[in-house]
Amino acid sequence: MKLYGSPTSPYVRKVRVLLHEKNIACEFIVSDPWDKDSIVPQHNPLGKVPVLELDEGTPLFDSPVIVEYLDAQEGEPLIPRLGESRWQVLRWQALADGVLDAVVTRLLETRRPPEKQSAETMAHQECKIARALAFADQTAKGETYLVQDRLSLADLALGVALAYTDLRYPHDWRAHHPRLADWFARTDTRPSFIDTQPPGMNSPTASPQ
Ligand SMILES: N[C@@H](CCC(=O)N[C@@H](CS)C(=O)NCC(=O)O)C(=O)O
Repeated sequence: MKLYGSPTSPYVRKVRVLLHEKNIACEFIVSDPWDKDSIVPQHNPLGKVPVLELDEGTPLFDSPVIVEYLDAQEGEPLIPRLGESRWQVLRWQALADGVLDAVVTRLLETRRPPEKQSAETMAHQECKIARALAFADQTAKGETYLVQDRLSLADLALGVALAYTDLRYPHDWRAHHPRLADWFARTDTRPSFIDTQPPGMNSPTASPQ
């Protein structure tokens, strides 16, 4: 299997963290979807990463599809197969991916020429992020794991979303949500997070992602 993606994309990072946690071997092909000669559209007509190319050549795209596929392959499931906990985990992923979408939309707005930037668009995205972090804080209640006392995709997806928020929309969300901050401090030290840290974490203008 081959994973196409950029080291800074948080959607790609979610897949890489899951691969690491499940100890699944997969070649990482660094590909920038914003490059005008990008090979990504050859694998995903939408031109987005991540793309997972299966051994027989079939491309899978959209990170929720890819993590479902990988999780079903081997090892202890990180996405429960059945029952209430499955929907809880998938809802956490939807929340975390929604935070990513809002942070990316806000970031792209900040990179437009100043006279074309919309304060309204930025505020709209910032409200989504604030509401999502408040929801996460209230729902997580400071437990070690988000769902059923065990590691799941929920923890990986939310951890990646908070790390990306720190990178691309740095603001003091910790002051409002100290329990969530503690939870993230623990999650962020997992080897899967350390090994997938984007290069140039401290360079907020390095890439459009
Ligand atoms: N819903 C998609 C979002 C993927 C996505 O937006 N990836 C960005 C990189 S962070 C991308 O490839 N953008 C290129 C583009 O929009 O043309 C997923 O979860 O995989």
